[in-house]
Amino acid sequence: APPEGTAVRVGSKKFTESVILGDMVTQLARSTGARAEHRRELGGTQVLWQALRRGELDLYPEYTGTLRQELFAGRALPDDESLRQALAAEGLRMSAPLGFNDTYALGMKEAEAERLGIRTLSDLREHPELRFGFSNEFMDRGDGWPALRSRYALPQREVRGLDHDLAYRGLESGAIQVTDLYSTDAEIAYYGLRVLEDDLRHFPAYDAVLLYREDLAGRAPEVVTALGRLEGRISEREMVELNARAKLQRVPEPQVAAAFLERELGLT
Ligand code: PBE
Repeated sequence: APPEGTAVRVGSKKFTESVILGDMVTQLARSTGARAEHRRELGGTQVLWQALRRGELDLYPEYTGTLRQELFAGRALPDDESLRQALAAEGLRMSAPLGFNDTYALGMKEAEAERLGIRTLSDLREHPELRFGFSNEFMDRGDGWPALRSRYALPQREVRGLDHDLAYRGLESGAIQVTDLYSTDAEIAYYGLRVLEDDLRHFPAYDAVLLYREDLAGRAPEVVTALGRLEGRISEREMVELNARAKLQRVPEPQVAAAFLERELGLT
């Protein structure tokens, strides 16, 4: 590599897990001598996707279900190969799965769900009075509230959008009773929430992957090779623990990422 290293621009969405993954990627890229910068918490899915396609970013962490249900909504991309082809037409590539699925799910406080007898999303049909609060992005994504509502014929009318990080406090205070969870959120266990069963299988798999521009592979093949070390290396349980360290124990994300890379990949 040249003395000052290849420039690599990494992005992340505005939630903890995305930031931790962005930090891992940034640190791995730097380990090859690249001059990597991490534009943290840039925004939601659409913001990251547009920035990548415009060439303002070289890579960011994404999820297969989000590619299928939101970014390529309306197109049939049933298998890995068809998804890769759709990405290639945009000049983009996708890594192999990192090893965990971070799906959407709806959750409630365990005691309240028990009292009302709610185990599945279909059970919500019998409780039109429940107050729902959904993360802003979920309010109008292809796989979000409008699609979920029609799939399950849900009658609730009190539905508000909020910042995902505030949703758990809203459940605690009783301001809302049901919210969308990310299945690797550490708060699910911490707050003792019941994850409602998606009995009609509305949500697909959201396998975490790295999305990057094809020209990065041309410009910095050693960076792409280094990123490959994350493939299949992060289990669901591991990701929940990393999220817990950052969100519950308030360890800064770069430190959480560095500790993982040292422990799992021997990176120092
Ligand atoms: N997810 C689940 C979403 C948010 C919740 C992580 C797959 C996404 O960022 O696409």
